[in-house]
Formats: sequence, structure tokens, C-alpha cells
Amino acid sequence: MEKKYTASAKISDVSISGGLFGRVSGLVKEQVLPYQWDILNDTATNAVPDHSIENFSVAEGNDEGYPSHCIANFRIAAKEQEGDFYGMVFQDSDLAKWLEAVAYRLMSEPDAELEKTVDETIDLIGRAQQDDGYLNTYFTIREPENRFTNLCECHEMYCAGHMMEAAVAYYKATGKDKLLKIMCRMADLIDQNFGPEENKRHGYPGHEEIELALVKMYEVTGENRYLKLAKYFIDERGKKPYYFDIEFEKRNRASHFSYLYPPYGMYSNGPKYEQYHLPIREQKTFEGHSVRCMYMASGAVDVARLTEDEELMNACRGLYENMVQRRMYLTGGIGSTPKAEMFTSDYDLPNDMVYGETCASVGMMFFTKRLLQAEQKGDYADTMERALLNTCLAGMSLDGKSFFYVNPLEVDPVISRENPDRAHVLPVRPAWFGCACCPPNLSRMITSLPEYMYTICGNEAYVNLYLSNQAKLTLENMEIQLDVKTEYPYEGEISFEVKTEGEYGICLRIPSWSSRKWSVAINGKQVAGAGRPDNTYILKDGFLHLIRTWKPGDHILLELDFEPKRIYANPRVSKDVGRVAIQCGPLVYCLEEVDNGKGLQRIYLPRNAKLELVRRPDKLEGINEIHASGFRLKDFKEEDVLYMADTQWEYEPVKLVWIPYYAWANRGENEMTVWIHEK
Ligand code: FUB
Ligand code: ZN
Repeated sequence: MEKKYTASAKISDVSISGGLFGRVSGLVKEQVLPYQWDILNDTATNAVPDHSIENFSVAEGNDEGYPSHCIANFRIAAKEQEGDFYGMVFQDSDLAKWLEAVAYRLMSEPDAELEKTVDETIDLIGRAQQDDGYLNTYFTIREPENRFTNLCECHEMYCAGHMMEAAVAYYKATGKDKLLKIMCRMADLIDQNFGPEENKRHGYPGHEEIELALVKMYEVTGENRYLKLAKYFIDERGKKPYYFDIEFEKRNRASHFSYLYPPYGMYSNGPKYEQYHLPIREQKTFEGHSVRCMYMASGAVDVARLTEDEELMNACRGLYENMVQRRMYLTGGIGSTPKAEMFTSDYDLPNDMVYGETCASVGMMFFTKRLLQAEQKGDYADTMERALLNTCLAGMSLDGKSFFYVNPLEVDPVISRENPDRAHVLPVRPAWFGCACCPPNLSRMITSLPEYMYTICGNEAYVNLYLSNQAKLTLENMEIQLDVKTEYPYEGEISFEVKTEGEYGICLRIPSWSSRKWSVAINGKQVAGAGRPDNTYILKDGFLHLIRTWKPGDHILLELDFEPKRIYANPRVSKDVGRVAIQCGPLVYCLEEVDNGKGLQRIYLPRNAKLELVRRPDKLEGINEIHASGFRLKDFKEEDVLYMADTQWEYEPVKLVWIPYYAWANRGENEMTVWIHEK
């Protein structure tokens, strides 16, 4: 891997304006972040779900997630409040993610009052830190004598990693280094305890996260020890004898999560669950817990890029390919089973038993962003966009007040309520969770979207995601400005106004779904397009390289294929055999009962039915619908009969109405499906 200048766009330099993400970013800033702050402080009044959620078991944990007790835990650890620790062992990470999200928000829009709140919170975190630098409210309050004895289950490094990410973000946002110093002390303590030296423990985290965080700490402080430690954790995972076996015996088989995974908690899920079954370099498939996999791979790509480790990078490429070609839902969801939130086997993608955790798709964005930094391949951005516009966006209601943890592709509320195996598949979003990892993960991803939108490589700006924005991009030798206008993902035209004179490259992603129909014009003259042998510019790895001497006022128009498309799954995906899904541009569509009546699994789409795209600015905050004429299989004539030797099937015509998948479950409890039968 050749070392070159690469970077992401700076959050402060990109202003997202209008369109879908103007709305979503505004919602996160105005609604979601204040709401999450109230949750962390146990002052939210609407945190007890107001939907019919009491009829369902929450996806994780055993309550509605109220109170959170997160800030209270810090106060108790700081000896400023009486009481006991409450919440998940990784409850601290909820605050860390919120702080990180707020730091990104402050980068794009200063807010003195919000900054004051953050500063006071950082002071509290400082007071909860122990004299030797240790920071973790669970162990400080409950088990101070057992620090670092149950890495497999207890998330100390995960929480530390999240707080390191927050510290780096806040330092970058404000120049204030108090939290950074706090986290350097914690990183130093971990470094003193873990590493290859004889006198240190030869362990690694049970939930990856700190690896990528240590890389961020290295990048901002220049402290090489942090990069070395990240590399150590990456290389140590999977070595035999397994550290988690040794640690397990040493703590006399005590378990933190035996109630969740009997008898020995997470340890009983086996080595694949935490990806220590093999050294990462030898792993060919993502195994085990899907969020862990994404964080592991993100850290590994970072380390591979910074240390020019081609072998490690190759392993990451292989893992990516396996996931995208065999283990990912059409919606960019991953994790096929609720049992320990895991990957299962190739092509096992059940639509109704799915897990598809929001955090896993957010993690997929972390992974693909890093892959794009290491090598600029459009396929990575296609996957990033698939995860973002479908599963990640579905993770939050249109009003920003409720969230999905699990993202199914098929739901029947009655079955979810009555069948314990589907209890995790909720038909409405809860207001919060006992295990609240997803909502603040969404917040930090959405407030940092500019980092995903552009990758800078030398003097080329790669445009990964298309949304309306004004961007200032720092290339290797110059700074450029672009003004992007589009209604994407509801229209396929994207217009760029170039603001800066000079010779540089603007590299436009040509999504794979549009590879057969696209065109690019500069100043009204077509310069490239699908199937044109005389393209003036090179199309390589999914990016069209517009490298030339630009003048202010130059205009680029990219037109992508916006015909609604029928999508079919590889027949090895047994659950999708004979079925079809609809995609238009990057958006996957679904049918909901509210538009199509009950019995979505009895609906058929004729192979030749015309798909009509209909603009609906008035519906669900502005969407496109897709309409078609289809059929619904009628019940047996005698409704009380379950089986019949012979019958005459009868069908009734139905007008089918699809909406974007991300917008489902915003109109009350109802059936939903992405895949339907084709006739
Ligand atoms: O373990 C921490 C987080 O909680 C994981 O990433 C999620 O899957 C949830 O289990
Ligand atoms: Zn989550």
C-alpha cells in the first residue's frame, strides 16, 4: 500500500443545506441531542415509550431504559452523590458518544451555552477519574479491586475508547484539551498494563473500539505509543493460548453477563463471538457480534494504512468482500440472528428474524470511511451509502423522538408480540433502551457526515456521498470550494459549481446501480457517460476523475439513473427466492400495511408491471413513492380451514404503494415488507 496524503473533509468546512440531510442534521442538532442530554440526566419526561411498546420486550436490557443514570454514575464515582451504579456495564459510553456528537455539532456551529455544559461535564469526568488515571464508573463504584480482570465481558477499553474519541473531537472543535489530557492519562494507564513486554498483560478488548480511538489519539497528540498499542491489540487478538481462557480461569469463572448468556456470560458465546478465534490477518469471514466486527475492522484498516501493512489491509479487503457479497441485507443491515447479535453463515439472511442493529450499520460506515481513505474505490462508498440511507436512517423516527435497535425487512406486529423468537423485531420505535448504544451512535455519525462525504487524496477530492452542501476542501497543495445542489436521493441530478481556480481533480462516484446509465456535462457539454468510448476523463474503480484546470463558475452536472429497479437476491438466499425488492437510486423501498392493506406476504408483483415514481413532498417529510399494479392472494373460501387438498387460487388486484424503507414505522404499528413475491 503506497503511503499518500489522504484526509476526510473537515466538519467545520462543510455546510449541509436543504434536502433530506438538511432536515436530518437539523433534527439531530435541535431535537435529538437535547433529548439525549435529558435522558443522560434522567430529566426526560417523554422517555417512557408512548407507543404500544409495553407489549414488547425491549431489544436489549429488561426495561424501557429509564432512568439512564449515566451522569449520576459519574457523580457517584466522583463521590459527589450517594448511591450505587445503575445501567449496563458500558453505560459510560452513552455519555462519551453524546459528547463526541456535541463536539461535531460545535465544529459546524459554535454555541457558548452548549460548550459550557460540555465543560462542566468534562470537569465532572475529571473528578470521577482515579489518581492513577483510571476512568470507568462501573468498576470505580462496584468492583475497584477487579479492574482489567474481565476484558472479555466488561467493556473497560470500549468505554475508554469512546471517551478518547470524544476527547479528540472536543479538542478539535474548541482547542480545549482538558478531556484529552484526562484520556491521555487513561491511555497511558492501559499502555502500562498491556503490551508485549513480560511484565504486562497480553490481553485485548472483548469489544473492539479502543483500537480506532488510539489511532485518533495518536493522530492528534503525535504520541507513537498510542499507535503501537492499537497495533498490539490488533495483532494479539486470536493468538493461542487465548487470553480470554486464561483470564476466565484466573477470575474463577466469574461472569458479569450470566443472566444474558448463561452460564458464563459473553465467554460462553465462544471465541468467534469476540473475533478471537483466529488472528485478524487469518480471518476470511466476519464472525460473531456484528458491531464488534465493524469496530475491529475499522481499527485494523487504520493501523494497516498508518503502518503500511499490506497483509493486514488484505485481510480487511477480504472481510469486506465476504460481508458485501454474502452477509449483508439489501438495506445495508448486518447480523442475521438476535442470538448474541451475530453474523451466522453465508447467504443466511432471514428477513423477519434479522438483527440488523443500527450500530452495526453505523459501524459499517466507520469501516467504509476508513477503507476509502486507504484506497479510493467507489464500491466502498456504495456500501457506505446503502447503510446510511437505509438502515441508519431507519434507526430514527422522522421526528427524532424514537429509535430502532433492530432493523427488520419484514414485520407482522401480531407475530412480534406473540412469538418469543421475534420479540426483538419491534413494529414501532421505542423512545429509549436499557442498552442505549444505537441512538447516540447515530447522533455522532450524523453530526460528522462531512467526514464521510469527501475523501481527499493528494490534489483530488473524491465525492463519496451526494447531498446539497457548500464545501471548502483542503487538498495537498491548495484549498478549493464547491457548491453542490441536488434533490438526491429523490432525483438523480447533482449540480456542482466550482468556486476555485487551479489544476486539481474532482472525482465523482458513479454508483454501481447507475453504471449502465449516467452522464456528466461540464459547462453544458457532455464529457463522459455510460458506454461512451470517447470519454474525456478516466473512470477508475467507480470514480470519474475530472482532473483539469478549473475556473470559478465552472459547472458540472452529473445525471444518474433514476428508474425504479427490481432487485433480486442470489438464489442461495433461500428466504428471497421468488421474491423481488424495489430500489430507486440508492434508496431501498418497502410496502407498509397503512398504504397497502393487511396481508403483505400474500402480495405479488407481476414481472412486467410498470413501476411509476411519484413525487410526494407532502408525505412523510417529503418522499418519493413507487406505484404499481399488483395482486393479493385471497384467503381460502372457508376461512376456518388451515389446509386443503386442492383449491382454486384467487387473486384480487391491488394498487401497490412503496415508500423508502427508512421512512417506515412512522404511522403507527403495522405490517411492513421489503421483499415480495413476483409472478
Ligand atoms: O456491547 C456494547 C454495545 O451494546 C454493542 O456494540 C451493541 O451491540 C450492544 O450489545
Ligand atoms: Zn447499538
